Amino acid sequence: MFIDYAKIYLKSGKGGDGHISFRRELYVANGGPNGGDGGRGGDVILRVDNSINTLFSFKNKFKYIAENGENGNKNKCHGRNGKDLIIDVPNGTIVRDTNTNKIIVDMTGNNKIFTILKGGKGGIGNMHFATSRMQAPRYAKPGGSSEEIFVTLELKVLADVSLVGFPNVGKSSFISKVSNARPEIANYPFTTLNPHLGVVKYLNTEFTIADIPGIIEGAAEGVGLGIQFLKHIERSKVLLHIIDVSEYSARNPINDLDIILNEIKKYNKELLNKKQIVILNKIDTITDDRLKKIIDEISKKHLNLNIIPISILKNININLVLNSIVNALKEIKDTNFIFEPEIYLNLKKDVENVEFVITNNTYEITGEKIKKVLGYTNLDTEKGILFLHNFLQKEGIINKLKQKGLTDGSIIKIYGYEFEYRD
Ligand SMILES: Nc1nc2c(ncn2[C@@H]2O[C@H](COP(=O)(O)OP(=O)(O)OP(=O)(O)O)[C@@H](O)[C@H]2O)c(=O)[nH]1
Ligand SMILES: [Mg+2]
Repeated sequence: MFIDYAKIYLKSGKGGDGHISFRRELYVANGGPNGGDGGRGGDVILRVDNSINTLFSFKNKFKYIAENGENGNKNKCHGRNGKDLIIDVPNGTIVRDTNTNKIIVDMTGNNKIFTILKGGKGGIGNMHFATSRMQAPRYAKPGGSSEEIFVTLELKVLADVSLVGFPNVGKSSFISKVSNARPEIANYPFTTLNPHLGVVKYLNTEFTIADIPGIIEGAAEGVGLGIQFLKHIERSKVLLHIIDVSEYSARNPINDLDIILNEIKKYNKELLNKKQIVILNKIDTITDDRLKKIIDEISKKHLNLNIIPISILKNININLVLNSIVNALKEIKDTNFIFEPEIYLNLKKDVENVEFVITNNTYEITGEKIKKVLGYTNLDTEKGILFLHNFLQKEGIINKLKQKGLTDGSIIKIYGYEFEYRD
């Protein structure tokens, strides 16, 4: 089943905590510290896999969680690193932050790899904290915190050429004739419900072509299969219109082209800047006179469109179309239809400023960076408190608070912790 939209939850691994322990040997009174380090938490990594062409698997699974690092242990044992979690996505998957709907990364490109969440750093065991003054440190650094995010995946088909047209005009017949794709063909509308990709090999060149389900009037507002499929033409270099000129279909070929152009324009008018070729299909069913009239009218209205009459059934002019496509693709230099990121996740880089709320003699400090530092700090130990104090000093936060009136005996509040400040 073709699925081109999914929402999932990602979480990286927490770093394992450093361990506190001391050597205990028979007849050795005070063994030195021997608590080992924690392992690092696993990253969450996205990877393009060209053998997948749908987001279907993401409909069945919502949570993607990398492994935590193992805690350190006694006897200097290093905790095992958490395994990275690699998530395979189809080529052309756009990843957005669900919260803001901003693009984080466009997973377009063979074998592209992107680390979306970093695992927490491993904590540090007490064996590293022995100094000449403190020979039996009861302090170890906890592991770094994990990161989490909800993301929306959206697949935009990557094809050099997109076939567009009303239902039942012969789009699937065309792609079956010229490529390796074999979508169902039948004499009723909406036979094709999902985009199909085909590879065309012609005159020493190769290009991809997408059969998009039929577009009808109102598609841009969501009529029929609508907007859901218009987005797939965004990345193509060439739009190949197919118009049904047969009398038995009772269509009006001139109106049909106008309606399709209008729907595309309503959806995103920039799409009309792409190279466009117009195929008039099923000419085996009409007289030369009718065909001539249709060509005259369309070319009067659209002076610079390349119009090619064909019959897929009778194999007429198929090569003319392929030649035009190859020429059009040659002219297009910009092969880069990759969406730029709109936000950058702060992979363990905290940029947010610190904020203060002051009431009476209490100074409350908030901010992402502080929160992260707290995650790394063990405030149950004197060393931890000292570490936090040094951090506040180094960042100039104490100075700022002093300017705002902080004095000996004031209370500092940070995310549930409270201290009395001592000058
Ligand atoms: N006479 C004639 N019939 C054709 C020609 N090309 C396609 N057809 C017929 O047109 C009908 C529709 O063809 P499809 O290829 O399924 O059309 P489609 O545009 O993919 O239709 P949807 O998937 O419903 O949008 C089928 O019965 C085809 O056999 C042609 O050149 N001449
Ligand atoms: Mg079809």
